[in-house]
Order: sequence, then structure tokens, then C-alpha cells
Amino acid sequence: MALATGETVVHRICPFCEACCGLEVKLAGGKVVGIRGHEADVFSHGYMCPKGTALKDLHEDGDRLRVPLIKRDGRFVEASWDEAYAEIARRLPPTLQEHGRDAAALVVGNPVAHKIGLLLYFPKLAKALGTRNLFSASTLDQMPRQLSAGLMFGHWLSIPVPDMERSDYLLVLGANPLVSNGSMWTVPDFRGKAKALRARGGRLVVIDPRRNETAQAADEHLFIRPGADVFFLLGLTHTLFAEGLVKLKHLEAHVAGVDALRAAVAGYAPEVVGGRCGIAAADIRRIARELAGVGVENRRAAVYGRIGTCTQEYGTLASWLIDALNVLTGNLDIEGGVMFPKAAAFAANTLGKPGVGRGVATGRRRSRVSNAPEVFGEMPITCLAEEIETPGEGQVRALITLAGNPVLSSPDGTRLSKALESLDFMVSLDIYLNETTRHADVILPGVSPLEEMHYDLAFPQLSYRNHARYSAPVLPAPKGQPAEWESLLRIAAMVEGAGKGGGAPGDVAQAASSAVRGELVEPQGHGTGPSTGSGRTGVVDGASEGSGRTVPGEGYRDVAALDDALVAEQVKGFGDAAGQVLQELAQWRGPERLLDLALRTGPYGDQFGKRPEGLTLRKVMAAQAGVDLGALQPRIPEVLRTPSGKVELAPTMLLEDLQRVAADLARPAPEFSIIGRRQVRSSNSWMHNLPVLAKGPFRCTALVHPEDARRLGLLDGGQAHIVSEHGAIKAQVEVSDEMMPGVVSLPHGWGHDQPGTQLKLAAERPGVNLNALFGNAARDPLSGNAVLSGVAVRIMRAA
Ligand SMILES: Nc1nc2c(c(=O)[nH]1)N[C@H]1C(S)=C(S)[C@@H](COP(=O)(O)OP(=O)(O)OC[C@H]3O[C@@H](n4cnc5c(=O)[nH]c(N)nc54)[C@H](O)[C@@H]3O)O[C@H]1N2
Ligand SMILES: Nc1nc2c(c(=O)[nH]1)N[C@H]1C(S)=C(S)[C@@H](COP(=O)(O)OP(=O)(O)OC[C@H]3O[C@@H](n4cnc5c(=O)[nH]c(N)nc54)[C@H](O)[C@@H]3O)O[C@H]1N2
Ligand code: SF4
Ligand SMILES: [Mo]
Repeated sequence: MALATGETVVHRICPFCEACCGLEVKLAGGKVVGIRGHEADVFSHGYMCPKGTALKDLHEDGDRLRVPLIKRDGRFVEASWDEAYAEIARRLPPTLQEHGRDAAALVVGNPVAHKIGLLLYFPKLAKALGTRNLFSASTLDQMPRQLSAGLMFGHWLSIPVPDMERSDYLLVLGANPLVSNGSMWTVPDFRGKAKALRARGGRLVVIDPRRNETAQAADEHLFIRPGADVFFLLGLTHTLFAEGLVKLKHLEAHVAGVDALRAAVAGYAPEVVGGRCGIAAADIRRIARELAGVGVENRRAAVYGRIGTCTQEYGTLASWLIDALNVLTGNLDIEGGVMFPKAAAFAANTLGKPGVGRGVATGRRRSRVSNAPEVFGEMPITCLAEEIETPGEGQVRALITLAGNPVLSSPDGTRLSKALESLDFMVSLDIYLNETTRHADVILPGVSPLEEMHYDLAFPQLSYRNHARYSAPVLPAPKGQPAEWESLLRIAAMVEGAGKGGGAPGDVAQAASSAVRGELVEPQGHGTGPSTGSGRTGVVDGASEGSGRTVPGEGYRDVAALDDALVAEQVKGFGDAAGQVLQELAQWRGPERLLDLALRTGPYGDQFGKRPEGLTLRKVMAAQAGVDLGALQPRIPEVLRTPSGKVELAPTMLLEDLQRVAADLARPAPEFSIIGRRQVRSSNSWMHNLPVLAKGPFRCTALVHPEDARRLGLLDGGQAHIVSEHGAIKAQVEVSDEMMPGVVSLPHGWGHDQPGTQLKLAAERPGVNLNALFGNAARDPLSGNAVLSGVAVRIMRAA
């Protein structure tokens, strides 16, 4: 980047999406004057999208909160940090003392996945609360993927990703990485990688009810009926068995359940499922043969599915079958197939004994009202409203939201808004006064991303290539503004021990069990992992079981002491060496201290001097362009954490769930169903207030196929009523032959016309809320994930 006098350049990883692009930020006079991709970055090589530029707009956004707000007599007033903490200390613990720990709920939103401070410290808060009522965006997103991976590979975050740079064939279902920039798969510049794949003779095939941007760049696209991926995938699996194409190859000794899977799919020949999923039997057979590399020398193929295959009633089954196909074609854990990343820090699947583990379980608790099983320490977020509304023991009366906007991001925001209004007390850690946080009693603002350090915890565990990259703060934080992790530690100290006698044991324990601790203290550690929905990693587990819990009333004020205590707990496993380790870590505080500990004890670490050439935080910091840790390597059997030590191809829970599929084979397609979509200049619900992204054409449009539009009298640019069993919205129509006939697509995260928010620009073109059409009852019963796709609607022309 060319520099004028007085200009400097610093490097920063973009925290806005899972691609984790390395950026160059040009500064002059304490202001950002330019942002572009960092060419030398070892991982993203200069790639970025328009959202990266918006870091500047976010930093400068006048609506972004900079001081805490306290609601007094129904109106927000600005407050000092001391006043805001005091208000929480005054109001939150008594509610828990009176009603028990389940009276508190925690909602963890998507940006937590991108913030090391939030990600490392929220489990401490969750544990201190000890509530069963932990909710996150994960159950609007990837929980099915995590559950299926957990059942098959033994850990919630052992998720194989396509090794695209060495692949010959990529089958993509329900994902649009050209726009989303990849998810549960950190792969900056998907377009470039797709081009390269095709240039070397490879093939990209996309299965989607919309001919999305990725499909437009592919060799082949096939429409699929929304929510029917499981039928298509069963047809593919059936074909592999029926045509003798199953080739486990190098996996032969490491897979259990092949015969059970063969039996389970026996009834699903392509001719049986074709009508249900809308894909011709001949195409299903052909794609199965292509995947298996029939007639091709040494084909490396990968199947990848994402949000479209998760936010549906068969989300877990679809996610399972995707990986089953990778296994059956010998494409798991091999170059050019799908592979397991090995992250430098905090990766749960590098902890504990290699090759065997506890596996995963669900339903260790159930939600109070709907009896929904706990999954990965969480309750489905679609249970939140009813847990607040329904009186009785364990009713939720206090809520903490961390970087989440469930009023827009989850179904039936109107109902949730009403429920939030009825709470005794609500705190939000957020950067905006928006549709959700307007219901809070106290809002604690986070700093601008440019004012904090950054290291991705979650995404190196899902990356196309192994790497470690650190960003220092680009600009100093405003004087007196604490980092978000400090607020989390303080609130944890306030509530620790307050909610005695509640319903559930404080076992967000699984959620909160520490990967660090898992390594150092518990050789069989079961630290949990990140997610794209909420970024749950559960890496820090401050208080040891049964430790003295109650922190004296004012204890929350001494954040340094709280932080020290946390770290002292983490290093206990070093025994006699703990003092020495603490001393080496003493140069850091907060997230950096935990990060240094994790890096040094991680798979590439210096092991505190035992492997001097290994990584330390200092070394990663010194590498301006990041540390490249190489292409993905085969990891089976070491990566597995199943009790059998094998890849479980036919977990009982999944085979049983196939009964629902069998009963559903003949369901007729509704006349219309609605699906969602993502757009380049938007990120879920919260970037519509940034000028560089908000400019240009109005984007919250309902895409309708021309034939459907003609039949219904809908005009391009005109308005239409869209009505479901649960709600009705009015949206602007965009006629487009990208759509499968009978399917309409509307982006989510819009509807910024609620009173009491402070999002001036977003409110100018508020758009409509897709999630108003969905109810809370429709879930994938295994993972608790909400159904946000393929819901039946009627469409009528509006005036
Ligand atoms: N620009 C931008 N990038 C983002 C985000 C954003 O809001 N904006 N959000 C981030 C987040 S939180 C996530 S989780 C990721 C998601 O990343 P992706 O999964 O790539 O997300 P989408 O772009 O929504 O693509 C989903 C695709 O599924 C299709 N689909 C819908 N229903 C079905 C179905 O039943 N079956 C099949 N086969 N396809 C279906 C849709 O038409 C769409 O093309 O993106 C992340 N990146
Ligand atoms: N219909 C439909 N609904 C969907 C989806 C879909 O595809 N279709 N996708 C789902 C998916 S994949 C996801 S992940 C969820 C997302 O669900 P949520 O996480 O609930 O929603 P977001 O819109 O990401 O809201 C993020 C919140 O974090 C705040 N925030 C941003 N940066 C920071 C920060 O640095 N610190 C703090 N403290 N706060 C910050 C924002 O102001 C906003 O309030 O939405 C889901 N909803
Ligand atoms: S693709 Fe865009 S939003 Fe995502 S990390 Fe890169 S620059 Fe940021
Ligand atoms: Mo997400």
C-alpha cells in the first residue's frame, strides 16, 4: 500500500465473517483512511469483500453505542461504567437468589464466534449462572452439523472441510459460499478456488432451490425441493451400495456401521426418492457415480452442505449423510477430499487421548416447557419465549444477551419482544440499541473491532489450511472503556453462587469445560468447540467444581484479581511447574494470557521451552502476515474421539430418526414454500446501518419465478402479501428465473421498523422480517435446530 507522509499501515483480520480475511488498514491522524486486502497474508492472500471496508463505517457509526445505557422510567439514559455495573449488581443477583439459577437465561449471538474476549469468557459467566437456560444462535444455524459430526467423529467440533485446492469434484448443497464466503469452512476467495478447480478439469455441482451465485459459477446446478435434501442424499447413498461403488480405501480399518447403513438406506432407491426431492432418478444415479469416480482415474471428491441443509426438519440426518457419502467414497481424511483441520490453539480435537474419547450425548437435561433435549449444553432458542412466558418453578425472569439479536434472527420476534418486555431484568452486551437490546434494562457496549486485539479461536478449526494469525488493536480503546471480557468476568463474579437451589446442575459444565483445562487438568478433557452460530468454544472454566463460589459483594470490581484467579485455576494441572508457567505468562493479561497458554501447550507449541522451535504468542505476533502451518494432513485415527475409536457411520439415534423420513416419503409439495438467502452487503441483522453497505438498490426483495409471478399477477418491483400458518408480511417482489418454481426467497435479518431503536440509516429502508412467518414449534427434533427453510406460504398481489 502506498503511503503519504503521516500515514501508517497496520494489519487486522476481519471479524465479520468466517472467511477471516487479513486486511491492511491505512491510518492517518488517528483515522482510518483506507482498507484493503493484505496481499502477503499467508491465509487469505489479499482477498476481501465489501464488508471488510465497512470496518471503517462501523468504527465511525454515530449510532454505535460508546457508553452504557440504563433504562430509567422506560427511557434509556447514558451512565458511567460504575453505575451500569452497580445497577446489574443491585438487580440481577436478587432475582436469582429468590427464584433459583434457572431463573436466568443467557443468549449468545453470532458475533461471539468472532471475538476472542467474548468467546473465552462467556463460559465463565454461563458456569457462574449455573442455569440450564443457555441459548444461542447455534440452534438457528449449525447445531445439526455439530451433532452429526459429534456422533460420527466423537466431538462436536471435529468437522471435516473440503480440501478444495487439491479436489477434483465438489458437490455443494444448501450453501452459497460465493456470497457467504463459506461457513463451517473457512475459505476466503471461494470464487478463486472454484475457478482453479475448474481450470484443472475439476467439477463443481450445486444443489439448491435457487440458482444462487455459487451455482452460477458452477458446472452444474440442480433445483431441489426445500427441506428434501435427506431424500436426495439417501438416493445417492443407496446408489453407492446398490451399484457396488462403496470404496472405503484407507478408511477400511477405521469405520464402523457400514452394514447397518446399507440396510438403513435399502428402501431409498433414486426412483423412490426422486419425486420427493424433485431431482430425477437418473441425475441422482449419475451424481453418485461421479462422486465415486466411476471411469475416472483417482478422483478426489468432496461433499459439502451448509445452512440450507441445517435449518430444516431433517437437518441432522442431512448433515450425517453428507459425511457418510464422503466416507463411503473413500474421500474422508484424504487429500482432495474432506479433511480435519488442526488448529494451533484451543482445538478440542487435539486434546485428550488421541483416537478415542467419550463421544457426545444429548438430552442430559430437558427444557421445562417443551421438554426439548439439551444439545451441546444448550436449549433450542425457539424455546426461549415460552420459558419466559410460562409461570412456575424455573421460569426465566432475567436475561443476558451477548451480541445477539434474537428478535430478528429467530422465529416470531413479535412474541419474543413481548416476552422480553415481561422480564424482571435484562442486560445486553451489544454495540447497538436495536430490536432486541431495546428491551434491556442495561446495555454495556463493546468497543469497535478496531480497538481490540484479535485472534480467531473458532475458525482455524474449520480452515482450508492450517495457520495462526494475530492482530493487535488498530486504534486505542476510548479511555475508561473496559473490554467485553472484563464485563463478563465482573457479571460472573456478581452472580456466582447467587442462584442456589435451581433446577439444573451448573453444567453448562460441558459448555464451560475448558479446552485449556482439558489439556492441562483433565487428560480426557471434553472442552467444547466453536460454532458459526454463536462461536461456543467453552474454553474457559474458571471456578473449579465446588470451589468457594460466593464472591464478596464488591469482588466484581477488582477485575485484575478475577482474571488472575481464572488463570491460576487454568494452570493447576502443571502441578509443581504451575508457578513457573504463571511467571512466563505474567507478561499478558486477559485473552492474550489464555491464548499464549493455549498456543504454547497446543499441537505446534513450544511446550514452555521443551520444544523451543514451537509457537508462542510472541512468535505469532511477530509474523505480520500470519504463520502458515501447512496444508491439511490426514488425522484418522488420531482425531477421533468416539468410544469405539472408529468413525461411526450408523449411530442409533440417526437410524431411528429415519422413521420420520419413511413416514414422509409421500408428502406432496406445498403450492409455495419460502427459503432465505444471504447478500454480500449484509450480515444477518446488524450491518444495515453502515453507509458503504446500505447504499445501492433495495435488497430485501422476495424472489419469485417468472411463471409463478405471471400466474399470481405479481409485478417486478410491486408488493406481495406472503402469508404462512404463523404470520403475514408484505414484501417487494423481484421476478427472477433463479428461483425454482413454487419457491420464493427472502433474505433474513431485516425489519428495522421497530420503535425504540437507534439505527437511523437502517430504519430508512427497514425491509421486512422473514422470521415473522415462522413459529417456534418447528424444529429438527435431534438437534433442536429451528426450521427456517421450506415453510409453506401463500402469496398474493398487494396494492
Ligand atoms: N454476506 C454475508 N455473509 C455471511 C452471512 C451474512 O448474513 N451475509 N452470514 C454468516 C453466517 S451467520 C452463516 S451461518 C453463513 C451461512 O453460509 P451459507 O450456508 O453459504 O448461507 P446462504 O448464503 O444463506 O446459503 C444457503 C443456501 O441454501 C439454499 N437453501 C435454502 N433452503 C434449502 C434447502 O432446503 N435445501 C438446499 N439444498 N438448499 C437450500 C439457499 O437458497 C441458499 O442458496 O454465512 C455467513 N456469511
Ligand atoms: N430466516 C432465517 N433466520 C436466520 C438465518 C437464516 O438463514 N434464515 N440465519 C441464522 C444464523 S446462521 C445466525 S448465525 C443467526 C444470527 O443470530 P444473532 O446472532 O441473534 O443475530 P445477528 O444479526 O448476528 O446479531 C448480532 C448482534 O450482535 C451485535 N454485535 C455486533 N458486533 C458486536 C460486538 O463486537 N460486540 C457485541 N457485544 N455485540 C456485537 C449486533 O448489534 C447484534 O445485536 O441468525 C439466524 N437467523
Ligand atoms: S469475506 Fe468480507 S466480511 Fe468476510 S472476513 Fe473477508 S472481508 Fe470480512
Ligand atoms: Mo450463522
